[in-house]
Amino acid sequence: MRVLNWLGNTQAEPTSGLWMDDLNPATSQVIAQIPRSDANDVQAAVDSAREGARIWGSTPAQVRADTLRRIADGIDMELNDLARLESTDQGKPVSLARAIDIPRASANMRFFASALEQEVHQSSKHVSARGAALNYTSRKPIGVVGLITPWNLPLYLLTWKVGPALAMGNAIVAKPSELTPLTADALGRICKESGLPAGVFNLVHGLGPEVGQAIVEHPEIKAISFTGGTATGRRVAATAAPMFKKLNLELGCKNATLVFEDADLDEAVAGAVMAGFSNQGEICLCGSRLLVQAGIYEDFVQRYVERVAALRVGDPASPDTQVGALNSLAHRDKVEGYLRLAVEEGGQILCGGKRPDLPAPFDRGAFLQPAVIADLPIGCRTATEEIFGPVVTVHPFSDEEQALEMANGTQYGLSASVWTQDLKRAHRVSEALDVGMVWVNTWLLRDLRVPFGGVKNSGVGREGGAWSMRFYSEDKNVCVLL
Ligand code: TXE
Repeated sequence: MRVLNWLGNTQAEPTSGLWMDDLNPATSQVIAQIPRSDANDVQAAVDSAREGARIWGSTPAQVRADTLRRIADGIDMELNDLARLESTDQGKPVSLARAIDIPRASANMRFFASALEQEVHQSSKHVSARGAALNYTSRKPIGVVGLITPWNLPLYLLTWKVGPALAMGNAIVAKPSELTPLTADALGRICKESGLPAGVFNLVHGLGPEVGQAIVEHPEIKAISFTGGTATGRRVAATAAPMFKKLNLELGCKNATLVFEDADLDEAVAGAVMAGFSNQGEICLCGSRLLVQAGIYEDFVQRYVERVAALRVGDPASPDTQVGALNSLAHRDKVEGYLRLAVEEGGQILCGGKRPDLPAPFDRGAFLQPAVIADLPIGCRTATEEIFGPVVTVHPFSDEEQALEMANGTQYGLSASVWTQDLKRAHRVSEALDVGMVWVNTWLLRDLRVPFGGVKNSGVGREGGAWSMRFYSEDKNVCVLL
């Protein structure tokens, strides 16, 4: 299967004539070839998007909202096929893709269709020595926006940007991760079948330093929304900032799960397992540093390790599988490197960390048993650097003050979860955590209206609800002397 670029509603081969293999990380088999595009293809996408932005930007809001809903319906109609495609391309269990990734993709489109319908613009009158004046503010599309997305939640994160960008009347030049291009390609087809005008949705496949960089550098692309690693985000910012582009960066993480002595232990154990190992630990919100109050540490860790060791690792297509393959063999090498480092740093691997013994063809896949590591100093590299895999380090703390010091002791600040039944403590700790999002007695419970994003090296700006609508538009104020 050869995947092509989408230039508006037509498909195009890369001008370079070069192709790259796309692998199934669970078997290492080639499942598709994708274009190795370059700056010429990005230019073609911008040429297409320029015309798309002109048409779409002046399309009535209701027509735009209706089109977004048809795209959502199109995604829902292909739920099973898209879930299979996502699982084969990414490595995640198909059951997870069917329950979370794909439904969330259609929810993203529907949510921003409704948000657009609910937009009301304000006007105000003010009187000064120079007379009375009426101010009104209108919200304009930006024009052409660039969307760059990662491999962990491919369609979920792409639609999280496509939804608001389209709702606000922009044309898109998108680049999915070269490791997970297939559902983005399907989205291009669904957009076309849903009646999105030509030129509005453009998708260019290829490598980050080639296609991604060309998107970030292109002078006609006025805003960049990027989700990926912190090092890449730094490069994106270095290019885009001097060009005064609008910039939204969702970057790396090392989130803490804080469990206090007064927590409901059954719920906390189950929640911490989910936070640690959902999607093989490859979610930017995963809780990879588990901080447990000393009085319950032994008991908690024992129960936690039992649960983690029982997670079923294997064929992502099997409905029983809870942990699929990591996204690539190279990524597994990186994660295994951290496991070796953990031992050097004095850590004790309490469970997992080995390659599971799986039958062919999965013996060639990027599988790893979920690992829990104890006895590491809290400031060591394993406990502070982003691993982005099925690895959790556990650390005891004595009191709230120490827990906060430990939780805040990384370069990252995306999210945290706090497990306690003490209401005052829940608020106090949430307030003192240096992160963009806190969950109390739960994890990854999402409401698409709330701000999503991090502080410190976890990013710049927020996505979600009104934050996204604002990012993908420019406000213009008009002051009329009455
Ligand atoms: O991400 P990259 P990678 C973290 C995680 C992971 C590490 C690196 O720790 O191990 O980042 O992963 C495109 N200009 N996260 O290398 O490279 C790239 O093609 C423009 C956390 O896969 O950041 C892809 O489409 N774009 C994260 C996207 O950027 C460039 C999710 C992300 O890839 C580019 C993923 C460039 N110079 C990884 N170079 C999260 N927080 O959710 C690459 N890209």
